[in-house]
This record gives sequence, structure tokens and C-alpha cells, in this order.
Amino acid sequence: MAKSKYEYVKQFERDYFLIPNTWLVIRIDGRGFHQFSDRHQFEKPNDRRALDLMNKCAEAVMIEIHDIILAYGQSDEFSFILKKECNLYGRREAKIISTIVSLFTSNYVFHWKKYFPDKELHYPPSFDGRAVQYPSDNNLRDYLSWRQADCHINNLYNTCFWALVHSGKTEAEAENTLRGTSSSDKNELLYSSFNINYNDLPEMYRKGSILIKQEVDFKALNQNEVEVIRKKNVVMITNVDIIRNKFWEEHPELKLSL
Ligand code: DGT
Ligand code: MG
Ligand code: MG
Ligand code: MG
Ligand code: MG
Repeated sequence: MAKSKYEYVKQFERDYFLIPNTWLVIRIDGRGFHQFSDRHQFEKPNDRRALDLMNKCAEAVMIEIHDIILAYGQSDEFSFILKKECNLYGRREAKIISTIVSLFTSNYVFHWKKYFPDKELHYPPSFDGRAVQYPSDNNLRDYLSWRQADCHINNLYNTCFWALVHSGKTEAEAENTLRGTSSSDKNELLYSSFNINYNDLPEMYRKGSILIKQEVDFKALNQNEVEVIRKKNVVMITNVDIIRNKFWEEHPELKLSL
């Protein structure tokens, strides 16, 4: 096809290519979810349905983007791990991030009614996204450990904070009570004042959600209407510890050195 005289403007486009042979982490995070969770009256500190909806969106992203081997989510964020050898969009950063963010966001709106049949979606949510490259397996594990430790620290704090507020303290008083407290002080406070054993709270709240793909057999009919066994990837959700070795030992298919 003949080129128009305007074609030259293409030369102004710039692509950033993520370096080869590194783990790619795409982390998306809800924009202004402090306000979004208030406006939609999410339960505090954890809204089970909101977290389930986040997981649903992440699952949809994983099914669509084959190079994602694992996703980790907590609060209003999700990290998607793409395998080192991934050549998605020739590793163009903007294409990869924008596709994942947009798939995630459209799924959030698309599935909202299923998770919140009683709540209207008051305004369109949005998410930001970034890419981080990790050269070693150890760096990638430390990244995921960092996010899971963050989940734990925030959840322990928020559990104490809302227990204090629900017991009649103002938010400022609750903040003062918690200032400078250690992790064991917080566990103790929950136990002695509220009879809550922190370790009995749902693992999803304490550890976040890990999504991995697993190959399963399923029955299908071939062209001759004969039943055959085919394989497909399904997304499994778990809420286990990913800081210690156990999870990685149990999933050699993720091909991370220990
Ligand atoms: P950003 O990310 O800079 O645009 O700002 P935010 O407001 O999204 O803040 P961020 O991402 O640091 O923190 C997440 C907020 O989302 C935090 O205010 C708590 C809220 N949030 C997340 N999950 C839940 C939930 O399950 N229940 C409630 N009540 N709030 C939640
Ligand atoms: Mg933020
Ligand atoms: Mg946010
Ligand atoms: Mg966040
Ligand atoms: Mg196009």
C-alpha cells in the first residue's frame, strides 16, 4: 500500500524493550482505593468479596497471557510474574504493562455485579502498573517475600486498628495505642483485649493470594465424536507461605532454583 506523506510521524515513536532473560514482574495497584473502598463500603480491614473479585481479575489475566506463571495479590495490588524467556510483544514494556492493566481493569468492572450483587459500582475504578526486571531467581523470591511480608505487616496493624475502633476508640486514639508497638505486642493486644488469636484469622488475609497454573486432563469429543482426553491449564488459588522453601519445593514446574 502506498504510504501517505504523514507516515514519517511514526519515526517519533519510541519503544523501551525489557532486557532479555530476566524475570518480569508487572505490579498493578488500585488508584485511590482508599477512597474507592470507602465509597463502596468495603468491610474493614478485609472485604472477602473485594479480594475474591481481585483474584478473579488476576485469573482472567493469567488465562489470557500465557507467559504469566504466577501471580501474587493482596489489598488492592497484584504482581504478575512472566517467565524469563518470555518474548511477549518482543518484550516491549508499554505494550506488556498496558495490556495487563487494561485486562485487569475491564474484568474488575465486568465481574463486579457477580461479586457485589447488592452494591452499585459508583464510578469506574482504575489501576496503575509498572514493570520490574529481576536477573536472579533469588531476587524474584525476595521480591515475592517482600510483598507477602508487607501483607502480613499491614494486616496485623489493620486488624488491631479496626478492633480498637470497633471497641469504641477514635481513629486517632487507635493510632496512638499502636504507635511504636512490635509485632508481638500487637498479637498480645489482639489476644488479651479482643480474644482474637491472630493465627486463626483467614490465611487469605494474613498471607495474600498466590495463583498458579496447573495442567489438568479433561474429556472432550474429537471430530469423529469419540471421547478423548485433552489437557488444559487451570488457575489454582492458594494462600500459603511463599517466603519459606516449602512452596517452591512443591512446585518444581515453576523452575526456580532454591
Ligand atoms: P494509590 O495506590 O497511591 O493510588 O492510593 P490508594 O488509596 O490506593 O492506597 P494504597 O494502594 O497504598 O492502599 C490501598 C488502600 O485500599 C488502603 O487504603 C486500604 C484499601 N483497601 C484495600 N483492600 C481493602 C479491603 O479489603 N477493605 C477495605 N476496607 N479497604 C481496602
Ligand atoms: Mg500507593
Ligand atoms: Mg492503591
Ligand atoms: Mg496498594
Ligand atoms: Mg491495533
